[in-house]
Amino acid sequence: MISSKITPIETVQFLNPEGELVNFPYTIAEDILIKSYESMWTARLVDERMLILQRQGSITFAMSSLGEEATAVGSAAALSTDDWMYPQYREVGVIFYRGFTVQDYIHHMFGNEKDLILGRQMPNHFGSRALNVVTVSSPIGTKIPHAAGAAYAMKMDKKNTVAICYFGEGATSEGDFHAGLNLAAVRKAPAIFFCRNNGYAISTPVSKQFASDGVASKGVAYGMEAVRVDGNDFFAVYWATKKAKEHGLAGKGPYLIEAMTFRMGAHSSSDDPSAYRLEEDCKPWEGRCPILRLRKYLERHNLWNEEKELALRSRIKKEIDEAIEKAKLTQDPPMERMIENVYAEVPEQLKEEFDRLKKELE
Ligand SMILES: Cc1ncc(C[n+]2csc(CCOP(=O)(O)OP(=O)(O)O)c2C)c(N)n1
Ligand SMILES: [Mg+2]
Repeated sequence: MISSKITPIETVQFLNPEGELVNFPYTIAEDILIKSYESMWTARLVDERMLILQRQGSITFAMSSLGEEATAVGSAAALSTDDWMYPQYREVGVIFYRGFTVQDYIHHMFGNEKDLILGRQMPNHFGSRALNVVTVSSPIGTKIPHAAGAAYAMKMDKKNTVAICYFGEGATSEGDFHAGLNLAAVRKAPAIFFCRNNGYAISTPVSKQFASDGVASKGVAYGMEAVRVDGNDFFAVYWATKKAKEHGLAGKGPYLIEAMTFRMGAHSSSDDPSAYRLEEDCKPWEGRCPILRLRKYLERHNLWNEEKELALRSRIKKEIDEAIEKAKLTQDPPMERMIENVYAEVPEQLKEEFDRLKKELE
C-alpha cells in the first residue's frame, strides 16, 4: 500500500551542547578547526556592524546570518578551493573561509569602485572568480540548475571536483529546485544541494511552506542520497558535506543536505520580524549557538581559551573599523560601469537611456 506516512528522517548530530564530540568518523586538523572558528566570528561581527551601518545610512541594505554561521563555514571547511560554490546571500561565512578579506567584503557592501562587482549588485551579493565563489543573485533558487549543470560539466570533463549550491528552505518551493535536482540525479552529477532550513522565508514559516517531512525527503523522491543534520553543529555539517563530496566523486551522483537551523535575526534590514513571530520563538535557539558550541569543544581540547577569544574578537573588530574607514574614502564606480560588460558593444538604446539618466542626475 502506498502511504504518505513514512518514518521521519532523523537529524544527525555529533557535537552535543556541552561541546563533547560523539562518534565522529573524520579527523579535522587543528588549524582547520581554528580557521573555521575564526571565520564564524568574522561572519558574525561583520554582519552585526553592517546592520548598524545600514541604520546609520552608510550602506543601503544588509542581511545577517546570525545563528547560522556553522552551515556556511562547516561546509566550506569540508571542500577544497577548486570546488565551485553557489552561495545564497546568507553564506558570508563561505567566502570568508575561502579567503575573501574583511576589506574585500566591506568594499562590496558599500558598492564602491573597489567592490569586485563594481556596485552592480545589491549588498550581500558577493562573489569571487578567483575563489570559485559564483556571485549571489537575488532571484531565489535560480542557482540550483546552474550548479547542477556545472557539476555535470565537471563530470564530463573528468574533473575531481564538485559544485555546491546553497539555498534556504523557501527556495525549495521554486520550480528551479525541482528541475535542478532532477537533472543532477538523472545525470549523476557531483552536485551538493545544501539547504539551510532556518524556519522562515521572510515571514512565511516552514509550516506554510511545505507539508512534507521537511526538505530531505524531496531528495529521496528524486532518487538521490539525502541527509538531515543539526545545522548548528559544525561537525555534523562538515561530515555531511565531506560524505556528499566523496559520494559525488565516486560517480554516485548528487546529495541533498538539509541543515536544521534558525534565522535568529530579521530577514534583512528591510524586515521587522515582530510583525509575524514572537521573541519567545527565538529563545530555544539561543542556547544552541553554533559558535559557542564549537568554542566549548576547542576549550575541552586545550585549543582555545579566554585570552585567545578576546584577542580574536578585538583583532576582527579592528579589521572591520579600518575596512569601513577605507571604504568610506573610496569613490563610487564611474556611472558608465552600469552599462558595460554585458554586450561587446553597448547597444544604442541602452546608451540613450544612460545619457538620459546621467542628465537627470546632474
Ligand atoms: C524568485 C524570487 N521570489 C521572491 C523573492 C523575494 N525573496 C527574497 S528572499 C526570500 C525568502 C527566501 O527564503 P529562504 O529560501 O528560506 O532563505 P532565507 O532567507 O531564509 O535564508 C524571498 C521570498 C526573490 N528574491 N526571488
Ligand atoms: Mg529560510
